[in-house]
Amino acid sequence: MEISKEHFKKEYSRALTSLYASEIHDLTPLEQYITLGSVVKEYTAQNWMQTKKEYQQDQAKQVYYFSIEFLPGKLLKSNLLNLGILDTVREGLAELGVEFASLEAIEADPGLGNGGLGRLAACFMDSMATCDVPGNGNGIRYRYGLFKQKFVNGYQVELPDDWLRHANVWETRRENKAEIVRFFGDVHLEEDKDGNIKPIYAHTEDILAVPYDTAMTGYENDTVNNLRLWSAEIPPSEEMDYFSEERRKSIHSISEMLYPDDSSYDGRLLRLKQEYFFVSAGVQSIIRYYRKLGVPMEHLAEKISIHINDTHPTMCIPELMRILLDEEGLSWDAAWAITMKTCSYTNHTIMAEALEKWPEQMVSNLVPRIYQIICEINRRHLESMTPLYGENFTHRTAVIQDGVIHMAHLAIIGSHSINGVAKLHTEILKEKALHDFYLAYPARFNNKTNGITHRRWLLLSNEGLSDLISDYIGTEWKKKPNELYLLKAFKEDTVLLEKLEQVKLANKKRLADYVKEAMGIEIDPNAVFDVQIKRLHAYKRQLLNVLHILSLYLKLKETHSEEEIVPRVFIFGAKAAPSYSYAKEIIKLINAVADLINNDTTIDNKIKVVFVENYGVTLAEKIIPAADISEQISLVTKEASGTSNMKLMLNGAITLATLDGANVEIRDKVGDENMLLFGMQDQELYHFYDSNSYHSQEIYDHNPRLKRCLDALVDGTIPNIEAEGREIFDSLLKYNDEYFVLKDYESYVHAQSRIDGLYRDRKKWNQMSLLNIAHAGEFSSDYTIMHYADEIWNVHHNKNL
Ligand code: NBG
Repeated sequence: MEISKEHFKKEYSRALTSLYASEIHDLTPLEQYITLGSVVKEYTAQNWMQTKKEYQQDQAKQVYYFSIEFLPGKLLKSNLLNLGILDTVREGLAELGVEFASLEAIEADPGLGNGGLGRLAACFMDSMATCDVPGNGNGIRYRYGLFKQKFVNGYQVELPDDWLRHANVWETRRENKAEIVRFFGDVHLEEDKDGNIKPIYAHTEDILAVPYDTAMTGYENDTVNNLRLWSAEIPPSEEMDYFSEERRKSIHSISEMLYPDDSSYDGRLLRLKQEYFFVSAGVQSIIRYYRKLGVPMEHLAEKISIHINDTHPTMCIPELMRILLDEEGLSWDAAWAITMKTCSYTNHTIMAEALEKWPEQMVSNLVPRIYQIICEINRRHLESMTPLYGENFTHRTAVIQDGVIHMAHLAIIGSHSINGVAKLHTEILKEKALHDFYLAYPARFNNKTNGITHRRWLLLSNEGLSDLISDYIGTEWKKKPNELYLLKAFKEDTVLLEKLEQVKLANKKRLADYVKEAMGIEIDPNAVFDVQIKRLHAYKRQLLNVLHILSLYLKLKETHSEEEIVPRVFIFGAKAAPSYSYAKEIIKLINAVADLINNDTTIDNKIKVVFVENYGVTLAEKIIPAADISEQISLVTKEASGTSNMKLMLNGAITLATLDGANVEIRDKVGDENMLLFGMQDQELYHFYDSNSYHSQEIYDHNPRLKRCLDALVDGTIPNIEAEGREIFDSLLKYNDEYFVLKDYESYVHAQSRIDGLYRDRKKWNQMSLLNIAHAGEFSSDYTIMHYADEIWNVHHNKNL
């Protein structure tokens, strides 16, 4: 949009008078932020309305992206960038004596997700709007975010993340679009006077799902899509039934927190409730919209696409069936054909614990009608598959097995498309994890390698680098990110390489300032910043990283090594799921190692370890531009894609990686010589699995350096980790090291040791960095979304990109 500075200043001043009836200098930064937010929201509103109207008028096919997680990050700067008025507003505010950065800092970062899954959903929202894909997000408006992470004596402590305390300027409550979601009770089928079978419900618990909509603004294209998050409330007509605090709480708890503790039965039940809650509200609202179009139900899939992001929203399938059967009166076959054409599913992991399974009895109790429909889907699956593939096969692929409902099986059977999120991951799905299904439905399987929005991860978070890039290749790359490859032509341009180094240094200084202020740790911006930021999980092997740090430290201490190392700062950012005790032990270990090393004055500050508290999108925006090394060191085959790998490469970090997830595709683009690869490859791992021949103890016995390092976990070298050190030690030796940390250790240490030499050759390093940036544009989620649009959803997009 076009707007002059003067005009903006006038509108801003008017808004603050009307909101606060005060002079500008009397307002707190929070009030200033709220004022600015309301002005920006108003700028967006016109396009939001217009976009909705156009979709409706054109009867454009729309995508509904169902996800239990969304991690959009702060929206103020992103909205301004996408509206094309960031500089105008920044300058306008400066003229009014207001510093934009201080307002930006106030916005809460909605922590409505754990990690990559939720952030991917947010990147997709940004890309859908930018690519003119008529796309809607559908999720839960959690009252509290994941949790606020604090370290107390090195232990993770979880505090409530009260992100809505100051209200949320971006959302719009739409009570008139609320839906009723039904739980529990009894249901039986009865024939009505026209001979139609109808379900009769009794004793249900009805919950009001109220949508809160947030505008998802496209980049300089006037398109504004909708992210709809549902909140659970007591239906006004039933207020009187909820007289006790406890009963009221039971309703509000549905949208209170992301992923309640699922270690207890009640916790799991609540989680299942959350899933049906947002699925049912979302699907009902879609159908309500569709009915208004006046197109026969048989054509639903021509107008609507429902995307199931991981297994959590799988009940979209039986819920859509329920509406088509019970409310629309369609036959099973007709309803099933429509449902299959409408739904598609993305698998995001092969980790067994994340492939959801629900006790049959829990589902039948909580959502009895949905349970009946799942049983019928299962019955028909068995009936049609057994003659073709035999009983064993059919049993393996059944939705219900031995009292357990397998959500991934339901998602696959009821969808026309099943995709993995990186080439290797999709191959693993086809050949291993979901092989039976691949045999039965080969045409449904496809790959869609993840992507990231270069707007948030470069334009917004690394303005220095963006400007430098534009100085050399112009600004077209902002709309066509693969044009970043034009940078390759400057590989020998020493001036550019030098400037690239300066930009990185400035970002490192910025991060160093933050670390000093937030944690009191002094770090040297001239050191190599080595970064591992992701959920804390054993398969991601933060443990491998810290064992190497420990061995480096012990080497410095014990051998009084003359060998000069380039100073190194190891940076971690990670939250552990509250009930995942092994992950929490690793956090404690890293913090203990950090304490030991950071306070040892004899090593001359050669190594520092920084574990930033409360890692999330906003912190990632600070860390990523400052990274030299990107640690992507999962056990091969276990990381479905990874997306921090793409963000870090886009910001010029060199990837230190196993050939796992999307690292493989990064390698294919930048080449082995511009990465640091190590570790086993998939076939070797399979060999170990097949032959049962991995014995971690042997590695321990034969590798003195590693032995010294592991012994340090239990011999008092690292203070304050008696219990954790022993647990971790045992997991590696007594329990045979499930994630092959010891197996990959030597090759990891070797890859690490190459860094010093490479980094000292500044020209070479900067060239590697430049080449990584040059190839990262191809991982823009704009392209990923266009592939989804063309190959899965069959919806319109702006092909000019
Ligand atoms: C995660 C994978 C990552 C992947 C993201 C986004 C889950 C269940 N899966 O490797 O672990 O990048 O999904 O696809 O969170």
